Amino acid sequence: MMNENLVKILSDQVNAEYYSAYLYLSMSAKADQLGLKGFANWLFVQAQEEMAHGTNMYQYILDRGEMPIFGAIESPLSDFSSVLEMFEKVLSHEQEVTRRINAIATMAMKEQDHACYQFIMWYVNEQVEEESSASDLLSKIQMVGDNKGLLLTLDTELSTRTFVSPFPI
Ligand code: OFO
Repeated sequence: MMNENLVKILSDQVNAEYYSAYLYLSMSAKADQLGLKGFANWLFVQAQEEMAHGTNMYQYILDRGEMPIFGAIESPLSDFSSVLEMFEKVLSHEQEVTRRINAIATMAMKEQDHACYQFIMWYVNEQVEEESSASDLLSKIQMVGDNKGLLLTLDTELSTRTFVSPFPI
C-alpha cells in the first residue's frame, strides 16, 4: 500500500518520463532530417532510457500493490531548427524533471514512506547525470558554432552511443 498522493505523483511522473521519451524521439527525427545521424542516434538512445525510467516507476507502483493512474501524454515540441536549439531544450527539460523528482522525494519524506524515498533516490542521482551530460553536450555544440566540419566530428562521436538498460527488467 502507498499513500494516494504518492500514487498520484508517481503516476504523473510515469507520464512525464514517457513524455520525455516522446520529446527525445521527436528531436531524434528532426536530427535525422537535418542529416545528423549521430545526434539522431544519441537522442534515440535517450528516448529508450526515458521509456525504461517510466516503465521501472510503473512497475514500482504495481509492486506496492497500487494501480497506476494513466493520463494523456502531451504532444512533444517538434519545431526545432538546429541542434543548438534542441540541446538548449534538452537541458531546460532535464532541469524541470529534476524539480519534479525532488518534489517526489520531498513528498515521500513527508509521508514517512521510507521504501518510496529509497526508490526515488535512484532517480535523484540519475538526474545529476542527466543534467551533466545535457550540459556537456550543449557546451560542445556552442563551441562548434558554425563550423560544419566540427559539427560532423561531434555527430560521428554521438553515433557510438548504445542503449543499456539501467534496470534488471
Ligand atoms: Fe528520465 O531522465 Fe531524463 O527526463
